[in-house]
Amino acid sequence: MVNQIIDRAFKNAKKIPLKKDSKFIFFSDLHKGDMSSADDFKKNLRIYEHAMNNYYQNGFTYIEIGDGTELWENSSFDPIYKAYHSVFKLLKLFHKENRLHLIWGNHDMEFRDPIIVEKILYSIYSPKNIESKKRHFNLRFEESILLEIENTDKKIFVLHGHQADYMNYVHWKFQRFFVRYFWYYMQKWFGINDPTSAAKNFRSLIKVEKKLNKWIVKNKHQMIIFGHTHRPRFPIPGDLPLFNDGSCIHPGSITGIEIVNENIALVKWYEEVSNEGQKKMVKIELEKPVSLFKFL
Ligand SMILES: [Mn+2]
Repeated sequence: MVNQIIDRAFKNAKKIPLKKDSKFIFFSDLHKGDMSSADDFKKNLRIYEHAMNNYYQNGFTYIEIGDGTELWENSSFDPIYKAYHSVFKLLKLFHKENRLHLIWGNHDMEFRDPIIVEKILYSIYSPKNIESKKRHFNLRFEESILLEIENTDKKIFVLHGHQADYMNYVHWKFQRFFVRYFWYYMQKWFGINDPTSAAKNFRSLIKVEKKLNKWIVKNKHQMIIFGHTHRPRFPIPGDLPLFNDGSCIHPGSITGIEIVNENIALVKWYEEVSNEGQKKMVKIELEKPVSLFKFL
């Protein structure tokens, strides 16, 4: 069953060319909420915005691999938009230059319906004329993306990864209900963590990685980049090519995957405080750039 779901996502993936000089940044699992105490992203907002501004200025294309928004704990998008207005403004900049690709995860699975996305955009940008309507409404969320490496038959498959978590994929509405009306308040009032989240559940995390690895073996070692587990993953050449970008809700840092000049790297952004108490945003390479062709 899981294999069929992933096969379908692979077949229907949106195709994007990857050129020799292409630059991509992948982030996922921001879980942007309403900035209440249950919202883990708010502490990393400044780091994320600093990183995104940097990528925007340096000509990167942004691919968000799902769970950018937390719709399980929030029944409406409005408070999220109000809380993270500045982030959506940044996304719009990328979108305007055709450098934005969004994938839905299990916590923002509503976005797979283009009509819901259009309704949300309508409530935010009420179009003053037909032309602005056209401009705003060509945004859509994908289930998956296939980066096609120019002048080769090599591809990179990008998806959120909850497809390998069958219960999560099929029963997401039930799980969302559980989180929204029960765990949200437990977290808010007592600081108890949500047990349904793949990120916090080690056993389900290992299961997701195993299932994706099985799919890779069945599919001529097709390289995958995914999110969902919040656990960064960067194999050594020769291992199964399964990469994970981590999340943007690590305590005090965000992690992402960069592809620059056909090299792939795992990066971390955080705020460094010097002995004199001066704060500075820094990026480090958790894994140095390696040629993509070692994994393809
Ligand atoms: Mn997820």
